[in-house]
Amino acid sequence: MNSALPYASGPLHLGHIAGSYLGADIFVRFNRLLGNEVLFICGSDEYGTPITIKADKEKVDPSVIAERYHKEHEATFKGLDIEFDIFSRTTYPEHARIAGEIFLDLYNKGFLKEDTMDSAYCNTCARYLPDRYVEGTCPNCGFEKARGDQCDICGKILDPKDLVRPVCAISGDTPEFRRTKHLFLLLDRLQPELLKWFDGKDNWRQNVRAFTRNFIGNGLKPRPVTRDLEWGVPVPVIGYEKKRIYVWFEALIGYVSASIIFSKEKGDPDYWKKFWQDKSVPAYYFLGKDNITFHSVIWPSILIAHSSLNLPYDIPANEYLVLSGKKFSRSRSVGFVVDEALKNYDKDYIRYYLSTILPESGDAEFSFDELVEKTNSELISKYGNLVHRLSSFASARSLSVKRPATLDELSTGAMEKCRKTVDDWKNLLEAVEIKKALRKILDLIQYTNAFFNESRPWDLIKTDSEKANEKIWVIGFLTAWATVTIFPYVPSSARKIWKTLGFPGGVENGLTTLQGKDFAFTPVKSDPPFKPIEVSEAPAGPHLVVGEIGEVKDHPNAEKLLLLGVDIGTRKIRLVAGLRMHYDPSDLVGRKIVVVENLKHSRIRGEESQGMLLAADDGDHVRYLTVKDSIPVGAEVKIGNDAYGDSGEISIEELQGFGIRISERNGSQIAISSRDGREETLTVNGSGVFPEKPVKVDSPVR
Ligand code: B3M
Ligand code: ZN
Repeated sequence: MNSALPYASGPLHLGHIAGSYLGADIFVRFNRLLGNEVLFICGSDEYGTPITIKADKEKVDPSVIAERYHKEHEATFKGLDIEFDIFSRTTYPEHARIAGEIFLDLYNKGFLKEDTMDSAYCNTCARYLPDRYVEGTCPNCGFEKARGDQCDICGKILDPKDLVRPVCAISGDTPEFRRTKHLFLLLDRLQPELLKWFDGKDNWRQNVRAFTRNFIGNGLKPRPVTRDLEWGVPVPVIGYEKKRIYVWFEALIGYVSASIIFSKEKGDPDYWKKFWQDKSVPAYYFLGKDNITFHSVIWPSILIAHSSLNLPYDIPANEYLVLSGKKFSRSRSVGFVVDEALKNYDKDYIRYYLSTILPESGDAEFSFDELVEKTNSELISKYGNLVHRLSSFASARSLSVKRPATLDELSTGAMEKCRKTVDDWKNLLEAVEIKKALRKILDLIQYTNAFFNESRPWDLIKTDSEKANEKIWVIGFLTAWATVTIFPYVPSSARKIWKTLGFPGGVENGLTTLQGKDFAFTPVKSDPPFKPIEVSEAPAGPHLVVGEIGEVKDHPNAEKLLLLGVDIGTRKIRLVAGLRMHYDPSDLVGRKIVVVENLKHSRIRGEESQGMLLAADDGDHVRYLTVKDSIPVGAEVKIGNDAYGDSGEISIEELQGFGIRISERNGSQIAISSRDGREETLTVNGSGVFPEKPVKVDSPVR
């Protein structure tokens, strides 16, 4: 079982988790419940441009970035109970050795052939430039800052050579294109075998088949698998000492090297062979849709050429998780990072909610409002409530519940319903339909709650204790099944609940226990298993953040307006501002401003404004508001004690309701809000917000 190796280049987002990792963890836990032996592999992908770009930005060695995020990712996965057998690293020497070996094997077998290609070389930097380091005008749509691998605006896949007026992203100079030699993987030669293998893959998801078919299209061409770089795995071929193996080629081998490293650490060096060489053991790859073809075309091609390791059995790739843009704003920024979400919500609440919306067959929308709503109304009100009713009822009467000698018709019906639902759950999970399988568990829980109500054990126990025992036993048996089946989704809660209800053994062995003869249990008194998430109605208001102005351009249709590109920490936005008559564009670049981030987007004379900057206007002058230099981009500005914005978008009228204006305190000007006669100061990290140059006191801010 393998999950895509995340680039160690930035924090993990909930989208990564929903795309590649949570489903894998659930699937692994499910298989282990069934008694299947699983090897669960992941690790950091530490080479590649995402890491070097970040390192260049911070002016540190790439290893610093890789080290930082490897550690961080490891902790994040742990925080979410995503438990790989090994979380390996592609910078391990053992990985380089194994990747080099497989590379050389393909070379010796004639699947890698030398050819030349034109690579961008920057004379100023004295280096070859990776595709992403070359920028220029997109030949397709005319966007001026397209990258050499792809245009962000029109999405076209590019080669650096396609760009009009290409420049080096680091030095800004024009690169030259030098003919260099590289080794090419002969995908064309491997294609017939690849197609034969692909033809049998009817079990794959529709989207994965479609992507793959599309990619193979009218035939595969040789692909360069070496690069002119320093950061990467060395190429074990004479004459290639200065080149490195293309990151995708070696990262895929990371699955194998991690398995081997794990086996060595375990003291059973051949352990990995069971999973990679026994043909009856299926290999699953969990990943996001942008990685499909690497796993469904490139990786199998390498494996076919190498010919001693198992090919993928299934690639249950997910689509994307998208944020519901309208409903909330804070979430678009900090909250979406897993570590931030974990500060606010229990790991099992996050796991539960993500499981209900996994993007298995199409993009899925994520919202924190829905997380709260679903956790409270499903996991807690239905499952938590069932557990608590049962444990309270039984523990208050000190019941020790034994399997009854006979079951009446209603009880037998309940057992039958349970059996059917569990069968469905199992079939769905075997087909990696993780989201649908969870619905089955919810069905069982709801059914059990209804059965509880109808059986009225609290009445029965006064008149017929044997009947009461029968019903409580059935309720307990169904609750135990619900707990085992939900265990892969919310492992830590299920473990705790299993204990509270006094079910025998551990939940991990629950399947065997429940299929045995003498299921009996003794619940203990306890608090409800889950704490509901409190919902506080956040008042509507402006979400104010510190931004930094990047690019400034004239508005094409309005002489008083400027178009500003603004970095607000979590993303870049574009604002239209009426500053043209008051500032020279070059004076604005690099300045810190305060942005209303959740203002309804608007079109101003044909140009979209994704928010607004705050500026004071005293009739003669307009001055943008700013903050102390030491305040970082992205910092949140409070009004009084509150940061607003959780309740979503606001209108310009709502913003005006805050009556923001300039006041004077101890001889300095600061921004205040005077809503409903209350005066509250605007602060950011404890210091004030003020006009860039003094204006008349009481000037309104707009
Ligand atoms: N690191 C891409 C990603 O993190 C890449 C996956 C490698 S899997 C071998 O999305
Ligand atoms: Zn374009």
